[in-house]
Amino acid sequence: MEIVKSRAKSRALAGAVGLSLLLAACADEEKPLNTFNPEGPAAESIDKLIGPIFWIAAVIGVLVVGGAIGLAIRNRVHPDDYDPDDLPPQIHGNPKLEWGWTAAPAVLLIFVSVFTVYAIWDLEEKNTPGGGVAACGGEGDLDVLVIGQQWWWEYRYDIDCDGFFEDLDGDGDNSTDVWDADDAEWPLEIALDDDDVSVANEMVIPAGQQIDLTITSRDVIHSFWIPRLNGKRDAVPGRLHTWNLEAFVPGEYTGWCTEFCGLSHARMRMNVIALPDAEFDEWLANQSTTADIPPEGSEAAAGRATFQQQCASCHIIWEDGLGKDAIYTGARNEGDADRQGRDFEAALVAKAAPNLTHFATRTVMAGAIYSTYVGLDANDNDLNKGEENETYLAQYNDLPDAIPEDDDSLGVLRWNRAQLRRWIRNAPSQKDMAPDDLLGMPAFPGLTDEDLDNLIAYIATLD
Ligand code: HEC
Ligand SMILES: [Cu+2]
Repeated sequence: MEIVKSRAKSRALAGAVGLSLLLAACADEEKPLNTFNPEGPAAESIDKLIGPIFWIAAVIGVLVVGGAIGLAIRNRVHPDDYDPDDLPPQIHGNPKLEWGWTAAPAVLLIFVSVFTVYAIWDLEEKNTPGGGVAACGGEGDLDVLVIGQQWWWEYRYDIDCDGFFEDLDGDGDNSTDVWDADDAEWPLEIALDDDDVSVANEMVIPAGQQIDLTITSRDVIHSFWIPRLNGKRDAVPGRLHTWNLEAFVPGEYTGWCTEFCGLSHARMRMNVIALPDAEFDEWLANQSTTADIPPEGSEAAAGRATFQQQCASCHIIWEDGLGKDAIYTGARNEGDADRQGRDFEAALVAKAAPNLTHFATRTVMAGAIYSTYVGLDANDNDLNKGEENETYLAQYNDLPDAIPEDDDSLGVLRWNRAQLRRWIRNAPSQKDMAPDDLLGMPAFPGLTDEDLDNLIAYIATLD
């Protein structure tokens, strides 16, 4: 008997400890995916709705469960005293009770629905395109096309405000405000137009401004979610969903694909960096530029040559003279080969791969699971922390320059060569992928150490 009691006690203790640990974990405001710590208007609306409804539900939950347990205890009968013929008084029809248990929940639901409907309207308004920040000298909103792909996110900025897609049907309208399905082709191969910008994994936005998003997917259904800025929105192939993003203050906001999308679903993260206006403009202007061609004879030039042989069948690096209008993919239209001067019929090509033109300006890579800089943790909000936050964010555009070339001492922000090396040599060992099925990046066992050094030297120039 003693043993049973002490076992029950220790179980209760373990439960209590577990629960408090869980609560403590939830209470950590600094956790990067904490919806209870909103930093944008939409997330704030959602948070304001969750609060009162949670407490109403909690009170009802305690009353119902407590009542049930209380009644069970009060009316319990010891098995020895149990008499099947001893029925409690049987009542039929009690209008007061029946009215009570009908009216009370109805009143309660009406009360709750006021908050809910208000929040739905509010979010509807917030997530309607058109409220976005003006780009292109005030000509239109800054629109970002978000494309989910197994297992990373692409962001295309419609810089010249002429829509995301080529005017394929020739009706002169390729804007996204008036969605013209004939202008978009899935899997969105040739849609990027010359003046737009494509980045991967890390979306940069101006703080304090609404960015209109159009969300879609190349392959399976994904879901876009930056918990501290807004709720979730599915990315569905063949459909365009509108959404928006706004961060009150500059900072780093992380997210996670929240629709199971296969092998590396758990490693399909996303990063949003909100910058002050001036820094954002600088960032955008830089992203619109083409990549520098490294001086002849340099390590980086050798890397570029290797890149063109081994990597350019999937990855694009925009250089002067190359059209920007092709996002590189397997299935091409006739004639596209000329525009990029490459063989688009190459046998093994992923459906699409990250555009690397400004790879070195991003702090995360490979579905935002690895940091491109040692000293920053891709799985945390390092850029948001204390003094460093301000330093890093203010320097965000200078990050690639801030890195001492050969300083490998710990504690200094520096280029994450080791991870890049592992990635380029054998990407599938770093992230589950299925390159044989054109999903993800293949391994390159044939690259020598020198090839790798050269490639990394080249990639490091892509700022
Ligand atoms: C068959 C197509 C393919 C080839 C060839 C290829 N890659 Fe990739 N690469 C990908 C895909 C797809 C991803 C995205 C994988 C992910 O994050 O899930 C990727 C990701 C990367 C990334 C991370 C980019 C980012 O922003 O997250 C780097 C860097 C990279 N590749 C470099 C290279 C180099 C260097 C080569 C040549 C040695 C190469 N790749 C060849 C398909 C390819
Ligand atoms: Cu996904």
